[in-house]
Amino acid sequence: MEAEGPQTILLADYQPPEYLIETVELDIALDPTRTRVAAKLSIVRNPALKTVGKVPLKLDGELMELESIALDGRQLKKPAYRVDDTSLTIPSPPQEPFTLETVTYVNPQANTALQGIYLSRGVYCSQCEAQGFRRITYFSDRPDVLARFTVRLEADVDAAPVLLANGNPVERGTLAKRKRHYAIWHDPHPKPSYLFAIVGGDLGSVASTFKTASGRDVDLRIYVEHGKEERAHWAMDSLKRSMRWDEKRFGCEYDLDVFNIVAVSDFNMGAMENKGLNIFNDRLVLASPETATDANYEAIESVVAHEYFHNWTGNRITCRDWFQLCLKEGLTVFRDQEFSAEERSRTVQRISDVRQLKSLQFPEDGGPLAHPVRPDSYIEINNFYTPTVYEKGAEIVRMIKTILGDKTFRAGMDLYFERHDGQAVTIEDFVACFADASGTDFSQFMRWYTQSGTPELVCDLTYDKRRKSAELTVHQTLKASPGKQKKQPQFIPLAMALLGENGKEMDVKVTEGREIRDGVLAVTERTNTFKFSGVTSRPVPSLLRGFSAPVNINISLSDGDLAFLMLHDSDLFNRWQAGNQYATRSILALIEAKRPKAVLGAKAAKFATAIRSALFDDRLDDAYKAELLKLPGIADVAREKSSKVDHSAIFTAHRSFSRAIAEALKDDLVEIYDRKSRSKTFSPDAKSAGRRALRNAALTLLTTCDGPEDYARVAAHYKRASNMTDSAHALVLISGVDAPERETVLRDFHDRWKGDHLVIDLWFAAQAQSPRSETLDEVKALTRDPLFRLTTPNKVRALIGTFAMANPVQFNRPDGAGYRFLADMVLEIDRLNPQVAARMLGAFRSFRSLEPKRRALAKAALHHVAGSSPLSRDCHEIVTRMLDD
Ligand code: B3K
Ligand code: ZN
Repeated sequence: MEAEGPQTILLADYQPPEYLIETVELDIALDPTRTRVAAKLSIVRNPALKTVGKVPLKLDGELMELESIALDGRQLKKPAYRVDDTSLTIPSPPQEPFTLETVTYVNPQANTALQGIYLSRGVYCSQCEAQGFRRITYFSDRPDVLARFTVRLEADVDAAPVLLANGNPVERGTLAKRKRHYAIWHDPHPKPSYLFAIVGGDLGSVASTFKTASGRDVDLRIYVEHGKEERAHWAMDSLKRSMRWDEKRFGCEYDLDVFNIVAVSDFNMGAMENKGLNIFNDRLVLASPETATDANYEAIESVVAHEYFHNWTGNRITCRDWFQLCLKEGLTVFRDQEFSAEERSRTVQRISDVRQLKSLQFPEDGGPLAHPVRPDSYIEINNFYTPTVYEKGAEIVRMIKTILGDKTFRAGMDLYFERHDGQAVTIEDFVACFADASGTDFSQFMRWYTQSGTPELVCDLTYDKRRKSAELTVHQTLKASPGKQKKQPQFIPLAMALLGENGKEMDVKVTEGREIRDGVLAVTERTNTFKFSGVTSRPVPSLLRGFSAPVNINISLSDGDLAFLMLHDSDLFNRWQAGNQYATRSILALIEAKRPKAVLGAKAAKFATAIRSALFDDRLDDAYKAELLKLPGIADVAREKSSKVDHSAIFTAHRSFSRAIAEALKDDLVEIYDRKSRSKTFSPDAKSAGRRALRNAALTLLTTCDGPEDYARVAAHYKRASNMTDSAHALVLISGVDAPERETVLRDFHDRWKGDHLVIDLWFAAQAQSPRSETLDEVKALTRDPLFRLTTPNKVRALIGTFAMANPVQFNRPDGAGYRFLADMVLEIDRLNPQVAARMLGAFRSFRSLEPKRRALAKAALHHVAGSSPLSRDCHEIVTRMLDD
């Protein structure tokens, strides 16, 4: 077994299930080390298959102890069944429908992988997606087997007064023996096993109600640690707004009598959309002005919405197999992005979504871990919950909307809900709804799902002054990526405009080339040419407006043109994009420059002028201005170089550029900082958060001046802060510099928040992202801090994840010590929690573009991981793909 290595699963091998499971009755007696699971499954041959003769029934199951097995009420003895490490097989089951009963035991306390049933700070909870249900009972653990579940839970009254499962509550009662009690839940909606969930624990809660559009009353409840109830109101508010929004925007109404959310402290990811019983990482539920930042508030709102929206996109209509993961994830991310855009500011939301896409998905798509949005093979499916499946998947849905327009897009969604409710479907089924609703041919468009890599559009614009015409040539290039050498041109909606010398959009006509809709060109070939008439002055092109497709765009524009776009583009996204590009380009030019001072002076002055004019433009809101002030990060600049990346050189140039901008804008920044002083009462709304964001962005720039007064300003900001947004911002800034106040501020934060396991993660993260050279030693020391726990994913992410993924300078130390540290930590974590370990390994995903010395050191660290034993399937797959040439 071992020598063969883990098995690769192929999309091409998909076979429908031989058996269906219609109903499931589970009786779960919770116990910390010996939880008993009695299961009764009613099983039928899949009528769609019409197979004749005996077909073995093979159920998935692992890490359980099987006590008994009975078929139609009769105990089975071997060889009537077989068990191995991953399955239970009945070689010749009856042809007619039958019931199968098993009794198994699992050990929640020993479950550090956090899949199946486990204990989190004394609370029993479960995580099944993707394949955790097979750690609870023997089952056909695949998303195309949909069953109706009834669950009886039993536990000690004291340890678990709250007992929850999916669906609606049916009955509860106490048992005479040993102060035990039980609760019965029934979920009327057939669902795949990955959506199964239970919770048992001693929890506090907040409650509310919601009346659906058709008048159904739903009881809403959010369960949290006792004493933290006050911090759950924002999540509740977000939930109600999401429910209303989904009705209005997509006609999707909730379909059970209750909706429960439970916050737990140990969780492998953000949250999980189990039917009627969402389980959340408490980081994404709990918020108060004193303990949560605006970013936390925003994340809570969007994740609560995301999980809720899954009720229709994921739960009612689910995936046929795990290759179709983007069917639910890409679509649901798109839906939560739209929700946030409408609740907050559309442009700022778009900027933040694109920042995320470019900083996480683009590097993945350009490196050894690249895979299509719908992968065609996997070893461990948990490794495919990636930015590509989620964020690029969402961009694909957004492009469909751009191509069809709002109304037709909605018609396609309506058709999808109507046609596929209750089914497990594929990407083809999804796209067919838009094709059918609009009469549009999406066959070329499907390549977005099957080809990995970020397309690059190399554009050239020429102007004919005499004819008042212009010509835009677009070359589409698609680099080879793992498993895909030759690629076909993709269908790219390119939103654009030509700006005239007065800064206004010119009213041009497309005379050659296809326009999909007003201002959106269809790029379909390796080379497309578009001609425009009515070009009354030299045009400055505003391309890929609103980031209309997940591509890189390349057109030669002068600094003057970019500054012009920063000042005038009526597409606010592109205005920001122009500024970002200007800054990135300037930093790269500084690295190459023979006389950096001269380059810096000219570049910074133009940039500062454009920024200043935006800063005092009353038509722009504060959140947007804050985005303009945030310069691209070190990693953003690094991404623009496909080889020989030297993070120390980028850091030095970045610092000079930031300081030059800060000095040029000093008076303005100080004015903004002082003017936007603290408001008396805290409100998490977008406008108030925008005000804080702008002030903090000004503070960040001012701090790069590195003067004693600049450090004193940060220290004072920390001291005077009346909310966590400001304290945490100051903490990160001061932790990043060698300020005399640094130690005091860090100690103060620690002493104040050491009793709060969520807030203290900000303290770990602030230190882990410091670009100072001492950081690695400090991070190593922090792994031994009494508040750090290797078994808690949030702690691992805050300290080790932040160091590896958000500290490009110190992770990529020239001596390779950052790489070795990460490799050692990954191996340690892998023994406890393979999923989290494999995720950490992702920090190496761009190692091939490093300068040769760093590349060799990173490769050696990866080889060290690859050569270690035991190594989980999760890490094995990542490291193998990473090292594959
Ligand atoms: N569907 C879950 C993610 C499950 C991850 C399993 N490794 C949360 C979400 O995307 O909504
Ligand atoms: Zn999701």
